[in-house]
Amino acid sequence: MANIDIQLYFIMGTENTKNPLGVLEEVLQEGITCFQLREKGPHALIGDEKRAFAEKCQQLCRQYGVPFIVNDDVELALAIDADGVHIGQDDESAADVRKKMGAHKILGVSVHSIEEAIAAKEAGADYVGMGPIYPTISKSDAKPVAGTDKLQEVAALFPDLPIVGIGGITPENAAPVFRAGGAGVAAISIIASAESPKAVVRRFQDVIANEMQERGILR
Ligand code: 3NM
Repeated sequence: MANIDIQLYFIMGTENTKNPLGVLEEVLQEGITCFQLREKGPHALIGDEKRAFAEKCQQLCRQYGVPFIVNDDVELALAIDADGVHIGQDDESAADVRKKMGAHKILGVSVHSIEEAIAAKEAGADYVGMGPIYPTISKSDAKPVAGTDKLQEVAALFPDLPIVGIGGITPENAAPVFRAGGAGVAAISIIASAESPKAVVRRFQDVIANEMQERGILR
């Protein structure tokens, strides 16, 4: 098991913005706490090109001391020694992925119910993602909007399992995720397609600082 700070979790692939490496460096400088490469869509990079791009992202993340997580592609994560992988329910089983990655890499699993959360925890997930909290344009096969109710149920049952809310999250609607017991918020489009990604990160940080202060947690 690995410790991971998922408080402000940025996710991106080459389809989410025209200048992905520029955006990534900007938000790393500004203080995102975790990055996931999610290379999806009709023009997504594959093979050597995907690997080369992943390595560039990884280098930037290393420079800023931020964990670099690969979405779905366990083989790529292993090949480049990424910090971890994030998988969904349709991918390989979490237990198999944990075995392949070894005990010390980060394993994140998307879950949508208490049952899936229990299974992910038993399989050795370091954190779970729950969504979509709000409507999203970034995932074509997203499940129906879930709000924060399910997240709150899972958080109450497993206080030690870090949960990151995902789907349509913006600085303006992020607070309820923390109030429901979420450890963090994940976002693609509000950051990747912003005119000023770092300004959005700063707004997220203000909300997070406020929420932590209300809970008496100082960072
Ligand atoms: N997973 P945005 S929603 C990658 O519900 C992903 O599990 C989701 O992008 C889930 O911040 C989603 O642009 C897309 O809404 C998140």
